[in-house]
Amino acid sequence: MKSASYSVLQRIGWPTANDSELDPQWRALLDQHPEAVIARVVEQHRSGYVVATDPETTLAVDSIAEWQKPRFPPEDRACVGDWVLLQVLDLHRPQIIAMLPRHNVIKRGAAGEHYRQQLIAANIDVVFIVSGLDLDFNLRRLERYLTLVSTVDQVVVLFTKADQSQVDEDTLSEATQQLELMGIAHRSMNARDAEQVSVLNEWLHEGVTAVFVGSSGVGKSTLSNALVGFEKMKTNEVRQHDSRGKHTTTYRHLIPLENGACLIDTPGMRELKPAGDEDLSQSFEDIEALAQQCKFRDCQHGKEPGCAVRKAMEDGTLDAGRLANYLKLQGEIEVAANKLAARQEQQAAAKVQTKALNKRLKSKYGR
Ligand SMILES: Nc1nc2c(ncn2[C@@H]2O[C@H](COP(=O)(O)OP(=O)(O)OP(=O)(O)O)[C@@H](O)[C@H]2O)c(=O)[nH]1
Ligand SMILES: [Mg+2]
Ligand SMILES: [Zn+2]
Repeated sequence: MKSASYSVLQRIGWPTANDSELDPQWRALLDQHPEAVIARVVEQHRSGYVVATDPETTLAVDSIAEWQKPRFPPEDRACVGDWVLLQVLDLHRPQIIAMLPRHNVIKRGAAGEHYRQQLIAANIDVVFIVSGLDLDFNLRRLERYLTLVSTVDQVVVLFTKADQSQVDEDTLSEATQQLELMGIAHRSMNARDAEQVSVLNEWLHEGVTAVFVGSSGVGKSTLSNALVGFEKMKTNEVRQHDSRGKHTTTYRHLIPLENGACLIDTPGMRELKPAGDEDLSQSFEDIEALAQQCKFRDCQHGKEPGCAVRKAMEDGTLDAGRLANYLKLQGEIEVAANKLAARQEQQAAAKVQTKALNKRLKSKYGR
């Protein structure tokens, strides 16, 4: 088995048809493994990966043995959207032998006591944050999503269920005004109406990889189906009393579209914890700009004199709920960042120990 040509691979998101434009790090890895087959991770299950080698061919593959060790950091394993190299000696059990360095990744802090990262999708050109205009609408949650996806250049907010909106006009216009201030595009639609969903084609060009993120029940799979043109993904009604979804999609899928773009449908997330390396300067640009004008450089925007942030809130130009959310996220990012630093220190120390042990063994036994 051989790799498909770059122009075929572009239909599953390969960045270029031109060898000279290829990322030099990718080029170097390809040169190291001339027999390897290029593939993209399209599904990730507990038990392993499904990869695509062209728009029509998918294979179940074994991952690198190292990745399966319980201590191996989850963020260093491939996730949906990653490009991998396969060794295909036997078509029944192709094996991943390397991963091409990712250009970006969307992740969060995984639920649970210990610090862990959970990757959502890699090598993404466009993120669609989906938010239903129903009883589950929550501007604070939208701000949280905007913070988590700020590693991706193009972010678009999709308000679904416009056909049966239960959100009052003031709340919606507060949300859209905020987005416009940040320069983030937004569209409202009925996700069940393919014609309305076709506005997404503005971003879905050939070679583009787009991902849907958002709570369960907002219509991510409904949007995917509208774009694919058939019921590719299962969908499910939401609960009547609070419009929450039933976690219908259970794993991430990458779906190549007819027009050469790729979509990634994801399961709704219950908890959106920061991983620790997020930056609030995009999602809360307004507040960070105000903070520059505070009298004290390390102003916590509490009771300090000369606080420009609190003044804006008192003047009514900054919403109190938005400020509270900013401070809450800032605190969560700090806690996660400390855990991340502690883990990195541990890993570095373990590396030094192993090195020293190997050196001792070598001097003692000569190997
Ligand atoms: N009327 C209306 N119903 C919608 C719209 N978008 C989604 N729905 C309905 O909302 C329900 C949930 O949609 P899904 O597409 O399953 O939601 P999801 O985001 O994929 O949910 P998970 O897979 O659980 O994360 C389905 O019954 C859809 O038909 C919309 O714009 N208008
Ligand atoms: Mg779904
Ligand atoms: Zn201040």
